[in-house]
Amino acid sequence: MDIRQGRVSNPPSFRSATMMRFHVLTLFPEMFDSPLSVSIIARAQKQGLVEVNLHNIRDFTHNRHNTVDDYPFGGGPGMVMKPEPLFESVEHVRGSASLDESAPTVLMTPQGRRFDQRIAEDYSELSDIVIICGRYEGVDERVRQNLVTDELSIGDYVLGGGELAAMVVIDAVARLIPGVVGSAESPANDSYTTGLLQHPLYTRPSEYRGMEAPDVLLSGHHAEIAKWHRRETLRRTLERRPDLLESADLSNEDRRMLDELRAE
Ligand code: 6GU
Repeated sequence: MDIRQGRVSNPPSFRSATMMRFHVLTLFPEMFDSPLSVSIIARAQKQGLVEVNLHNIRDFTHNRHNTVDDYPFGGGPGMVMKPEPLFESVEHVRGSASLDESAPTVLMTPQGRRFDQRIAEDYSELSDIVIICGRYEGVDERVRQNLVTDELSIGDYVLGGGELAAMVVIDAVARLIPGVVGSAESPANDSYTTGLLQHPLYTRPSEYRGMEAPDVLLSGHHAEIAKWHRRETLRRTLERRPDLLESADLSNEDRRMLDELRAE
């Protein structure tokens, strides 16, 4: 079995699972060590379903002080990431891993398109993705215009750098790759995969300090349980994220339940 060819034999689903490679360019590769070394993403790497290759942008400097940033032309606050180490590190990665022309080069920046489950689903079908973690005030504009194909943000707040954001993207994308998450933990029912929020969950004990789990969940009546799940999914979405209901795929029964919930 040659993992480099992107095929792994006998994944649990019997679909041919494809390996996905993330190529991360960062000034702080050590930030990735512990998030990548636990849980689902660690297992996925061991199984050969996911590869995360970390590259230190500083290794692509040639000057004596290994400078990766400089003052902005025209003045202004903060520092700018210099173009040379970014161009050379991307060219190195694209060449040495013989990436497809179509593999995106993604820049993590607060100015990017807002990352969401739809983008995660699209990326999960790719074989390679190059991720540049921005730092300082930003990157030289020639990097954005000539090297980067996609700019992503993970939300409307400012982080100290793109590393944590890149980890969010890697986590969300990796768990959608066939075989990474077992069918018992299936992403198919995730909040946002369905476009709605998840219903409340309960486990044993059925009564704890006088707090009881809903009887219906212990009843064994599968149809009633499914109906409860759907109603509570709709209730939670209505209460917390009514905006999601506008684009959700709702049945007539869903709309009837929502009318009831609004009346409550
Ligand atoms: Cl991708 N980078 C930084 N520095 N801050 C962010 C972000 C990215 N997404 C949200 N805030």
